Amino acid sequence: MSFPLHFSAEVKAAIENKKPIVALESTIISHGMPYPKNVATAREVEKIVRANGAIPATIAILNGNIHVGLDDDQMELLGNSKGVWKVSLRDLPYVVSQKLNGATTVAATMRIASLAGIKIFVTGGIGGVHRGAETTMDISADLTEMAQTNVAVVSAGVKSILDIGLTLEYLETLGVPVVTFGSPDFPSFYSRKSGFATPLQLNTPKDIAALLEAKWEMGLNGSVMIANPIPADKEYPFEKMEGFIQSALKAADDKNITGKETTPFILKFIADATGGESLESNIALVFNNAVLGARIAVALN
Ligand code: PSU
Ligand code: MN
Repeated sequence: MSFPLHFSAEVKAAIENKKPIVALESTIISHGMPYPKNVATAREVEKIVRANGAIPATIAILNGNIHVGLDDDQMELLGNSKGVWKVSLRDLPYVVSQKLNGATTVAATMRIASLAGIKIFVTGGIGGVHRGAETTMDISADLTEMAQTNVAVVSAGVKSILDIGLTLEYLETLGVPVVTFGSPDFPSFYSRKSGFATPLQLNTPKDIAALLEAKWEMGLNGSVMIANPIPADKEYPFEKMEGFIQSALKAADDKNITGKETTPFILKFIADATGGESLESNIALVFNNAVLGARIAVALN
């Protein structure tokens, strides 16, 4: 490798001692949630991963250096400073060579996790096929990355700001298994249901780990989408959310928001419109995913 990965002491020790490790993304910190809840959530997620037997490795780029495992000051900087890049795959070489600060998306985090030898990655929601993609062609690089990189992604499903049906079709085309933990319904982030049945259901971390092993042992490269429904008492009502999403999409259209700005714009619009209520659901589901991700990492180890 012609560039170094900068490991925190905790992650370095975990690699040396072959402990289970869970990768965490940083776009959710810099562009997915408002300060200071973003930083508090990121720290709590790391604690939850540890409490469930694995070591957390939050991934980000600082001054062009790729970090795997962050300290408190680095987390604070990502959560509370201007000009942090949202780094998907195509942005990686620019932000590294220009020595900038960057928060990595699911796609970029997966790739770096893979370079670091980490197999399990926990986030809130992945990017997908956007509503209207048949004309905009707005399809997240998260999906194409999932087709090729051997890192499993635990999320709360696909947010209904996206076209959930098209996202599931696209994942099928790419050969990415979609497994929902403990439910026949594919979840839609704020809701336990999406109107779509899950393609696959497994009910224990052990069974999910066995599926990952089978996939990768067969040389079937790429990710597995592990969907973890939000706890029932934290759900945000589906109909209410749909109204806000419609408004958010219209506002994005009116303001000509396109490309990489689209997802952060819509997330912020919804958080503002729901008066922070949806943010509480968002935080709860990330915690829930951290528990499952750590348990799968332990089972896989
Ligand atoms: N969905 C969320 N919260 C997020 C994201 C998506 O509910 O923070 C972030 C993730 O980092 C994801 C990225 O990888 O947005 C997708 O961006 P895009 O659609 O531009 O690929
Ligand atoms: Mn996009």
